[in-house]
Amino acid sequence: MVEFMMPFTIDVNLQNGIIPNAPIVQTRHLSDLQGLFADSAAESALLAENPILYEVYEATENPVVEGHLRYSTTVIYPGKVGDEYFFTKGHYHAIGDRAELYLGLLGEGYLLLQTPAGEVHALRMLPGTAAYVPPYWGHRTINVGTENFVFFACYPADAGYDYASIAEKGFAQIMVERAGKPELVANPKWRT
Ligand code: M6P
Ligand code: ZN
Repeated sequence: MVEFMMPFTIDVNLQNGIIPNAPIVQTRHLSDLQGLFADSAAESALLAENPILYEVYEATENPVVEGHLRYSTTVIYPGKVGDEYFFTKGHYHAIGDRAELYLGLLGEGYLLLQTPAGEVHALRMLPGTAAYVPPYWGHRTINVGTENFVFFACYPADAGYDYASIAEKGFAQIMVERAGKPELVANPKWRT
């Protein structure tokens, strides 16, 4: 017998990306991403301040099982560690063949995608950009603007998070400011 879950709506504040009454709100400080930025000296210096880099508002507590979806908004604050823009930790899905969809809401950012072998693609995201994360790609988002970068994300509830390989090797390329503009360069810390 199929058990029918009650349909429902949620509200996303389109002025700031906040989901009022989101059951899960994650606040990530620089200390939560320690070791991920290329410029270790700049990272250590900024750790004294330990700024909030981003917040995630998870809309629902949908069951973590195949068939369901989960969704969230992410607010990445503007800023840099050295010349590298603030970003999310980044992850592969624990179940690798699970895809994900992002929709840009506010500000200006990039979605960085990487295969385990280190092939990287950077997709520019503006309000209204729907960016697809195909199965098996690691993904990280980056705020390259001067305002908050906000996007909505939707993913299979059972996708799960593999943070370990990003924490170990990082991304092969990073987004840095060069002459006032974002530029993708090789990550000196990348290990194959
Ligand atoms: C998006 C989704 C979430 C993810 C969040 C922050 O909202 O992809 O699943 O948790 O970004 O990214 P991370 O988990 O890599 O810190
Ligand atoms: Zn994901």
